[in-house]
Amino acid sequence: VKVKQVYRTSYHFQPKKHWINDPNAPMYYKGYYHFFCQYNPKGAVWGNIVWAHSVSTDMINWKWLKPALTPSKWFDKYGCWSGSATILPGDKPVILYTGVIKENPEPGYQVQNYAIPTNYSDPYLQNWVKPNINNPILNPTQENVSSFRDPSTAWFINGYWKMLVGSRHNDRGIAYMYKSKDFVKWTRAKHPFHDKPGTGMWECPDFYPLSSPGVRNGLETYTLGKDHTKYVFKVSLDETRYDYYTIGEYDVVNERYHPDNITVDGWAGLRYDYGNLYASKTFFDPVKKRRILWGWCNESSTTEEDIAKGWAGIELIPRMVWLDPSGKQLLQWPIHELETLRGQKKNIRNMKLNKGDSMEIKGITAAQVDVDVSFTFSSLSKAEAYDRNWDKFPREDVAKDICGIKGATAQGGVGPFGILALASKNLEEYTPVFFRVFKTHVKTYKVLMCSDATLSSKNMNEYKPSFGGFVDVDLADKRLSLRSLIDHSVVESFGEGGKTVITSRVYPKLAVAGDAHLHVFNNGTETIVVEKLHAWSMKRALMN
Ligand code: DQQ
Repeated sequence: VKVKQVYRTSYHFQPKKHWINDPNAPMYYKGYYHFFCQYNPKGAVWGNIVWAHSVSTDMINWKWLKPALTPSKWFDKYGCWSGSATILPGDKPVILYTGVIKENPEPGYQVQNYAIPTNYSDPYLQNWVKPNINNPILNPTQENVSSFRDPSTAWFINGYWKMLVGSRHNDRGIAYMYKSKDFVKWTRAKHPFHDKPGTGMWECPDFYPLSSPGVRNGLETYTLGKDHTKYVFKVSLDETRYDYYTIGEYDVVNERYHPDNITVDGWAGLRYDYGNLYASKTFFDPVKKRRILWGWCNESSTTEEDIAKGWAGIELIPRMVWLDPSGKQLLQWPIHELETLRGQKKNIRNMKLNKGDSMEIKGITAAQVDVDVSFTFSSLSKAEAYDRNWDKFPREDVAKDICGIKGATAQGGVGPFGILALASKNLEEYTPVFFRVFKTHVKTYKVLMCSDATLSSKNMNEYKPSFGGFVDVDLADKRLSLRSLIDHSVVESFGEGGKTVITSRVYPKLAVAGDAHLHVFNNGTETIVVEKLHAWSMKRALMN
């Protein structure tokens, strides 16, 4: 049966068909951005894992190359799992990756390997070798043979290369540090670089330096530990399937990481995305001097549906990441190259939304659009009360739960207001992305941002969560902004200039292609003004 491909994205990274997951080894080499990812060349479910490989000059339009790493040696016979690139002196990229050498114990017996290009003068780096000598470069210890994976990008300090590998010991999540003088003989540091009880397996650790608060320029990974004050440490928690980061300090002498007190490890910590993003990885772009984050966004449809459509998994739009002026969190913003796909534009200024109003934004392709809007209001006096009891629960659960319980329709004071993405003609289906402002008993304000898939589709089989995250914003100017990248089955939203990001996957039955609509709405008693709205129909990217 030929399946109508209404859910394929038009500008998010995807292969022509089959399954993808984690981003691997993003890097820049001789004029091209390289992107690798976990890929099943045989189907739309996880398995037979190889490294897909694409190149691009703008990280938006991609050319598909043959897989860079496929199982070919005893040390990666059952899969080439996630890893990272390090650019060695002399502009020589090397890949560190996890090889699975036995199927048991589940999910597989894991070692770390390295691979190098066969021809450094090929800017596409189409061929890679895994030298028999020195591979595997790392073996697990007895206790972590099946929980020992995802080597990070390495950095160089005091005569040693250092890198991290994700692991666990019982329920304690661990990032082990390894060091080497020559990049082939590695030894484990005395203590874990960082660990935390009760968090389970740490996948895909990422560690990188930050510029001063508010400075958008990124820093080279290999300069880690030199002159920088702040760092980001990120792990993907296998148990929750979300990516968490802290901002902290790197104690070079004792080879340990210490998160700042203002940020928390694990479950209650900060997230790159309060929706669907996992196994992310950053790299430094030497051309534009920025740090870029790649994250995997899996499907929320059933395995049967994935098999029927022949593909599963997308990568989110690469995001620039830098430290917020407060120093307390990161800011994220889609790379500006995305704007080259902007076509037909619609502008709106100073449009009032009274309680219950919903206004359609016409004249754009609502299934494939980039919308950027700022909302203002004149008073906070009507803000709903924030229940103190909510603070007894983890912050991320509170946000998600309030979004789920109140949705976009339960009337509020200041908010809910925002957009209705991928809405059907008569609003039988829609995905609202919106804000709700609360007033605490001490008269401070809490801003909640939600992306709610509950009513996104009449299809009852899909996973339709209501996602939420708080936005740490000072409402002095009574303004909140929202940018959403809407692309057929994904709604990727940046609240308040990238302070809080939430991505949802949705599969409308009615609101597809030309039948999708975009609205702005307000269901609060306080009048909201759409101060400025820009919506651009997006062109299709050249995609693999
Ligand atoms: N995916 C890879 C592993 C990694 C996991 C296997 C995270 O290396 O830990 O495809 O999604």
